[in-house]
Amino acid sequence: MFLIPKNVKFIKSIFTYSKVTTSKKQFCFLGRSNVGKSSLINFLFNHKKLAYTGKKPGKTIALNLFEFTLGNQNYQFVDTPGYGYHLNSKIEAKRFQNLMNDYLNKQANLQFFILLLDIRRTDSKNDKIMLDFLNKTQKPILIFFTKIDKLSKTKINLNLKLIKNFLNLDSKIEFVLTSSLKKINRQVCLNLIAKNLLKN
Ligand SMILES: Nc1nc2c(ncn2[C@@H]2O[C@H](COP(=O)(O)OP(=O)(O)OP(=O)(O)O)[C@@H](O)[C@H]2O)c(=O)[nH]1
Ligand SMILES: [Mg+2]
Repeated sequence: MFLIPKNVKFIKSIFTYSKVTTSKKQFCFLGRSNVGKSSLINFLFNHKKLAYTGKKPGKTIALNLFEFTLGNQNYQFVDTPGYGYHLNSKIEAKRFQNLMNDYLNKQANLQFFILLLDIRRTDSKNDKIMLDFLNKTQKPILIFFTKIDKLSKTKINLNLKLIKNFLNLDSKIEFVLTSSLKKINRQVCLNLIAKNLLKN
């Protein structure tokens, strides 16, 4: 399989959740703040500035909606705000929680999740909380490990074991090792995404 997404474009930022009006299949990218979600989206969709990347975590609390064509169908994906950083105010923290809860529980066309995990972090409690939450939804979860350029092969394999163990990862969950910086495994990610979009 060699599927390339075309005509990818940013649609809008969603600050307050409202009911879905489209039946286009959708998936979303999730992960800790700074894990590399926006960088990976730009890398996968071959676009320098599709999703906004930055050094400062937690700039905006919004769901960023994108659309693209695969084959002759249009699909959507969402870049979600990163979790785990200290929000400036209780109001902002609450808004973040409400937005994510509404989106993850109510979005009818949301087909599967792509959870990004930093290969260097072997004991992230927030990742565990997120994964446990996602598991309850019964929707498929794909895991893309990020920033593998930062470690040696030996260390990558060691950390993989530690993370799988810490998160109690189901052996059936499909995962990919990635680096946006070194452009590693783009097609593997795209094929996995396409497989999940086309299967039902
Ligand atoms: N070495 C390396 N750095 C990366 C990689 N991917 C992202 N980064 C860096 O990590 C930082 C955060 O990247 P972002 O893509 O903005 O992360 P994010 O998950 O979208 O962050 P939030 O939107 O704040 O949740 C930036 O400084 C990126 O340059 C990678 O594959 N390798
Ligand atoms: Mg981002």
